[in-house]
Amino acid sequence: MFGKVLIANRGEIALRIQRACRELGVKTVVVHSEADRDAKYVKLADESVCIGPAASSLSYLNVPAIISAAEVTDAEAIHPGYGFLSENADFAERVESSGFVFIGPRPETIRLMGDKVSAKDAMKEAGVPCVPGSEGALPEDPKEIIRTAKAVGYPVIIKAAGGGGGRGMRVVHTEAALINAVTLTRSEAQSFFGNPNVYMEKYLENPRHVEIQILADSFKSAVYLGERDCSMQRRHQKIIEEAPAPGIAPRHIARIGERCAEACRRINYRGAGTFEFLYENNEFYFIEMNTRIQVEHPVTELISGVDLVQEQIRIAAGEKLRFKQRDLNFRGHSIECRINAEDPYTFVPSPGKITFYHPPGGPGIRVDSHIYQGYTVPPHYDSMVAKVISYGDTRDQAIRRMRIALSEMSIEGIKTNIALHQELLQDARFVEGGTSIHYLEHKLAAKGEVKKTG
Ligand code: MV4
Repeated sequence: MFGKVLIANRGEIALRIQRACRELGVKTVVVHSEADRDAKYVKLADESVCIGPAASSLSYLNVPAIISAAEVTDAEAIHPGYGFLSENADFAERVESSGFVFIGPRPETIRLMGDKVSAKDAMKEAGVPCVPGSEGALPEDPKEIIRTAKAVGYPVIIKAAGGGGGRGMRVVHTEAALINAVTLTRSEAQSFFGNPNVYMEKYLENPRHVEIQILADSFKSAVYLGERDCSMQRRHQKIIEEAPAPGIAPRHIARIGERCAEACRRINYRGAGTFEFLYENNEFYFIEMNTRIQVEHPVTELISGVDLVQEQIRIAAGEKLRFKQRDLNFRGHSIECRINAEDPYTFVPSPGKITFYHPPGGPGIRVDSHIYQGYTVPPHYDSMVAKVISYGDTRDQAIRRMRIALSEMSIEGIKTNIALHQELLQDARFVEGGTSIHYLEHKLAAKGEVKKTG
């Protein structure tokens, strides 16, 4: 095992990784910006290094500063958390060429998955079901593009190979609009991602977002850890996630999960990863793979009993997976509510000083957060300040426990979206389970209409 790990992230995930290290007996170094200097989790780390000013581009994305911090503190490995440099293949390469271990997949794997065309190719090859669409990137020839769209059937969606997470996409309903849409998406793709390649898929009108968590070691052993339903989102920001996904047969999950694990063995995947699927009419369609630990990993931890961050570190240290698929059992139900410092109705960020804080607790409640009374939420970063995660024997119990937790929780001095969560936890369609990726936006739009018309 490593003696010392450097954590190249901030906020709740920096604290989460620290806890995993501590349990493994590993010392921690946390790097931080000037804006995060006084945060409690920075003081809790064994060592800390200031790597630059508040702006992420000058601190949490500052590769030379992070590598230097690892050098001066004698860290052996770097955990990138999520966001920032976590899926940057060049960073992973720089980490390894500087003599440190990157806690994540090999740089080539990150690069393969970062290009959505090559990712989809690899997964199709490995027997993972994908959304029907173009064979690889679209050619230049308009006639061929028109022919492809005819074969796929309208509506189609044009996506940038370098995109992902909702950036660089366009839905096309008619042949008349096709070529213009491809041209526009291509030029956006070039300017946003430096890669003009675009591809085409059948546009699924009302899917759910269901993802499969996997772990793979460096010895070709891979397992799936069940699924998460992340359909409750607004503008590609997930709000509530849960595991398991309501109403999907465990046998079906096992079948897809086994395909994902097999794909990992084939491409020699290492570490934790997530296969993102759209789920519609009882079918799974692969869209993208994430090569990082995800925000919503706790719901998987609660239903599986596996500490995903500790397993990431063990795998990076060269250990073999300590369990096989048959050793894993998924039990109960878990729901995560992302608590953001923002106006619950306008979604405008609300940074500032927390003047009063009372976190929830009790049976089946976990809170992953770095905040405390007196903490100032800086304006420079993502607005998520806490994750409240409930666990119960059944989905109904997890919902009831979450309602109690949200009613106990108070955060004063800043605005939060707790009220929105409370409303969603009472929403008949949410309680029923299985809402699509468009549900929240439609509900919010409908509420806006009521407000406007009195
Ligand atoms: C799609 C789709 C419908 N059909 N692909 C958006 C984010 C990116 N990861 C993929 N996205 C989508 N791809 C096809 N063929 C609809 C979306 C989509 C979406 C997906 C997951 C979660 C939220 C979403 C919100 C809007 C659109």
